[in-house]
Amino acid sequence: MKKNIFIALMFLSEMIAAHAQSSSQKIYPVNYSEVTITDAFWKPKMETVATATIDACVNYTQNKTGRIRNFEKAAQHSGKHEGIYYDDSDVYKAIEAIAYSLKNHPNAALEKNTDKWIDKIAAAQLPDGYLNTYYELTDINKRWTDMEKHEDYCAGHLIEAGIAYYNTTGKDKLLKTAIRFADHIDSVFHQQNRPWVSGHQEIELALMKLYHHTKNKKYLELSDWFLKQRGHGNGKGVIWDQWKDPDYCQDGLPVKDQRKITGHAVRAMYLYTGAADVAAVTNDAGYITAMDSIWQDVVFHHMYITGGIGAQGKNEGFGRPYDLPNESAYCETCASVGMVFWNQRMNMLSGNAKYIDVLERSLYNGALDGLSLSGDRFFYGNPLASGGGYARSEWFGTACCPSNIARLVSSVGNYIYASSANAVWINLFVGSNTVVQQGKNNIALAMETGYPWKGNVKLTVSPSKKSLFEVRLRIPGWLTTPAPGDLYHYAEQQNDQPVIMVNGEKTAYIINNGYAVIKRNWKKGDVVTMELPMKVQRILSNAEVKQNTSRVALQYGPMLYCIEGEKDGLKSGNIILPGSTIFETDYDASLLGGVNTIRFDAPVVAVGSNGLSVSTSTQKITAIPYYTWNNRGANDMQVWLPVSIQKISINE
Ligand code: FUB
Ligand code: ZN
Repeated sequence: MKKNIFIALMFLSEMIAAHAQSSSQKIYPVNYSEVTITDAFWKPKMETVATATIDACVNYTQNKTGRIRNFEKAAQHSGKHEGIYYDDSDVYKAIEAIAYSLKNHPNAALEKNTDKWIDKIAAAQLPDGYLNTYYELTDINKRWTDMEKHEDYCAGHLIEAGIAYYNTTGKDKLLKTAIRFADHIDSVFHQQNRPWVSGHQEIELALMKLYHHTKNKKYLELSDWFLKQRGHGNGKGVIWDQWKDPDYCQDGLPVKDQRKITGHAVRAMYLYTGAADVAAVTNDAGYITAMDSIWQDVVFHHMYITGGIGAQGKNEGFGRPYDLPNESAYCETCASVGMVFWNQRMNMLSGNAKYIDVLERSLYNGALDGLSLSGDRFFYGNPLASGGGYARSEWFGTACCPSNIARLVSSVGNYIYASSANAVWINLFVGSNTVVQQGKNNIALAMETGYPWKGNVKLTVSPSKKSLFEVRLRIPGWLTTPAPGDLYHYAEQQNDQPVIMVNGEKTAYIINNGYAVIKRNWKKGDVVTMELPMKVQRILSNAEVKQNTSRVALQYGPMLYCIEGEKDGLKSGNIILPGSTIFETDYDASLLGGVNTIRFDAPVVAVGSNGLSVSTSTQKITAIPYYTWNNRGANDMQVWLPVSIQKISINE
């Protein structure tokens, strides 16, 4: 009894301490370059990216389009620019993806080829640090005149690539080129306080990476300066002069006054990622208040169950709240990638696991769907229903998505672990090893898991010396009841709890901001295990989402499922999913690269040959993870299934 009181008091004091710390707490992600992935789910995907996706990016960048030629010509100051004015960014994003991938999958020939690209890029830089093949090959006197022309966006991707390539290879030529460009931008804009509203945000988050890499405050200040430019009516260029919609690029209000999501989805995600990065360092309450509110607007009013965002094609962005059409859902792959970035930064800022829940949703569903299992086909938009006419492509005229998904998958190591003064944080469940430095203590962490198909997690914690610190294990949001206002909720009440043990014994922990916090004197070889009960969950939408009225979606752990109509004539849209349906799950190693399937018997509606009569027969149905659809041809597909025949729109 006494012991129980003692434990309760201990928890209470820890809870108070955890609260008191949270505003000043600094959490840093463990960098991919410190993480070795051993995971059965992610490692093969990273191999596919290393062997197929990067090949596709290199082939299109270097051979099938003029992206590399543009740099060669710019270095010679002659020749015609090929492609679109933002194409330099695809070269930089490909290099960034290559950099992450070389860490997982060393490839001397690829590295040599990339070094050659870097030589060409560096040779194209002007003496004052400016670097943009579009303006260098069209009219250099027009540089920095149209804020939409993506010069700073391309600079941002150059910076990200330079840092990533340095981190993996130790080679700094690209990084030095990027720094010269960043310094040029600083001197042209910030030093002269020359108004400049970036027409496509990206530079802000990139400068924050540069700040963390160099520790030079100039880049933090420049990033903040860019953020502060917005919302004062200074925009100039095609967005403002012709489209007349500053909200499209989140320039309607100063960032700190923004409360609702507007406009282009990728622009918004990159902007708020940069703002969260700045706020994490400066603790600026203005940004934090704005982003709390915008985040709620996105997640409670505009997010698909896939974690995809940006429902509309016409602005590649947000429409009316709750207007989430399934078949025409735009949900650009890059926007889901952006959701991963922003939610990670929000988590770093707050230590709240709810952001990782959203990150996980976007990563495993909305983003991963953008890449074929073969690794060389891409979705630009990721709809939640299809009549069968939609398929992935080899490439796009605007080719932002392929290299974005490539860099995300190969850098998944960035999102697994984090560290703060007295804690290591386990955010994603991915088989991997790392060493986290806590002062003079090196804490080796080794994770083994069957996630996302199984809920078993085993973490071996080995500090170099026995010491007191916290292990913070994220309890995934899919296990618990959603927050009030959530767009999605479960048809059945969820009462499952994880079982957490240390060295085989049930352990005391508190729940803080969605994490199980285990504080103890850790010693070499301590083993934490967590069992997350997984089962098929039937998901319902908020009633305001009219497109999903009387429809249900299926989820298993972090994975959203769909029905793909196969060639035998089964139309996914004709399947009914009554509340009484009994589900079975099975791991099928031979299907779609190895997936858990959900199998059930369901009524399927058919129209008689006279075109009038309707009959229903029970058929065996197999639901597959959403991200794997469209890998057996351009089949029809549904995520949201009607719960009764009255709700069906029959497909003949
Ligand atoms: O403008 C660059 C990229 O092209 C955007 O991020 C995408 O949405 C696409 O419009
Ligand atoms: Zn894209």
